[in-house]
Amino acid sequence: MASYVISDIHGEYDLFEDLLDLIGLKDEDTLYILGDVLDRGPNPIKAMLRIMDMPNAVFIAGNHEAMSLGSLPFLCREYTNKMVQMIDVETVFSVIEWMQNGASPTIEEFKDLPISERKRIVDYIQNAKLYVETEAGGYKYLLVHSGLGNFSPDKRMEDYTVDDLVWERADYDTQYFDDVFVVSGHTPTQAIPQCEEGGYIFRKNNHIAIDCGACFAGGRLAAFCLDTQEEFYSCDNNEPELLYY
Ligand SMILES: [Mn+2]
Repeated sequence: MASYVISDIHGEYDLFEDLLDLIGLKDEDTLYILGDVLDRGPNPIKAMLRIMDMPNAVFIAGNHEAMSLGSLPFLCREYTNKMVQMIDVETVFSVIEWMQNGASPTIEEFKDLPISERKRIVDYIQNAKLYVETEAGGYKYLLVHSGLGNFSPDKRMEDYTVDDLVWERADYDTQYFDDVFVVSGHTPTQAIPQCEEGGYIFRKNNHIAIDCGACFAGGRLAAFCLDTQEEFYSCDNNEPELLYY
């Protein structure tokens, strides 16, 4: 019985399947998905539906899922002239912001689904967790998409805003907790200045940053085993890699 975390799949369904094969996920294992399944890559809705069908997956929302909720409920309607007339300004701006963040492949796949299936996806995203506190292998973990922005040692978890949990970037130079690892995605390790080996999991000050830029050229999709702290990777053009830390 093991627990794994994967983040920022961003439509890279094939890399996700490769990674699941590599870790050999069993029914009794737990797979935490740390948000940003949607947008950018070619098959975001296919990846989301795969996760929804996994009884052992725990889904934690990212900023892309949060953004999608400004538009997806509206896109659950039949496409008619009446539907077009019902678009309000708020929805228009929401769609524009989302499109600027790579929503096209999500919308393309979403609109081809039956309405009941579209509603099932919206319902799943609306019920997503924003963080999980857990223990495995003798380690304590906080799993959160963006890595606990606006951190303060006095703040209780329930005092963080949604933006702190899905948008605001972690401060990797600050150790937030002595005995809890903060596992996060959101910022590709290629974009973390302190990270010397971009494209691989970055660890510093009890931060474990696992977004290895799967949807970008040369990027990887990473899985992190909470029990053993092993790292697993899948990427295009290469055989999947298994690294022991
Ligand atoms: Mn993100």
